[in-house]
Amino acid sequence: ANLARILMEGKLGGTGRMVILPVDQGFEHGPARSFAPNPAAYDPHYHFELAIEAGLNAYAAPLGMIEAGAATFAGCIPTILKVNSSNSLSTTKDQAVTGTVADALRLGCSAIGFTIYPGSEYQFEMMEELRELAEEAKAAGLAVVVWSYPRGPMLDKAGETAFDICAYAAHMAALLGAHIIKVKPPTDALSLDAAKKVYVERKIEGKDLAARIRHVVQSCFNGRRLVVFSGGEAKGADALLDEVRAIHAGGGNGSIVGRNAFQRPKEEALKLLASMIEIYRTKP
Ligand code: FBP
Repeated sequence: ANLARILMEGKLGGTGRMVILPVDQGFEHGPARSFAPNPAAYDPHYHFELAIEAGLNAYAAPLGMIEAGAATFAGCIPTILKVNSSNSLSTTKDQAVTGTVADALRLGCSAIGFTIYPGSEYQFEMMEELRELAEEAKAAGLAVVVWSYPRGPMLDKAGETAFDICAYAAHMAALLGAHIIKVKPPTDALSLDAAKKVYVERKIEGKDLAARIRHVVQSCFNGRRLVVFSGGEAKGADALLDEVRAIHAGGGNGSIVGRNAFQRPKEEALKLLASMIEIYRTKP
């Protein structure tokens, strides 16, 4: 029912497509880097309002952000409690558990959100933490959203978003029991030597973004799990909308876009989010 709530909410309700606002960048990147471009975004209420006014499916954030708005915005939009977090002062590729299933229930959230870093020295601990939290969340009727972000000693910057690595990371999130899988848009590169041969022999096409998205969706149980793609650093509206068209054409379930929304002035952000929703509403 909680997963259905996310899928039925907002202007994309009932289409199987989603746009979600994630605001954990204050934790991950720091407040000034995240919010100085649009100082209104220092206020947690701003993000609830933005997500509600834009008619989004859900709003995802760490404990403090959700707590600061939960009473005022109770029942207005499904929320996803991000239950682990990293920060830019860390020297390791790891995340601390910063929220619980009890917090999510107390705050009326529809889901928990959890990041794994496949490839990091701490990947197995992260997966084990997720296993425990997901079991508890599912027993309480909450959905599980997994941010699957490859990084670690085997991967350079290009490798983190390489097509084969993205599909592998998304598949692992599906195997860990995620209902919604969040990855970065895959780039036109192959990183793992072991995969390269298979991709070439089996002609797994990755020349355009829509084809790469299709393969990532296929890797998530052939579309039996929901896959959404993040927006990344703030970029021009045209570039973002082109990416959204490709996600939609490739059968992706939607976008989870933070900086490209809250770092713009509100009117501009609402216009951009409306254009994204419009794309997801058309037949792919
Ligand atoms: P953006 O749309 O701002 O990229 O948000 C997506 C997101 O997953 C955030 O939830 C998270 O804070 C951030 O990206 C992490 O990105 P990275 O780990 O690459 O710094």
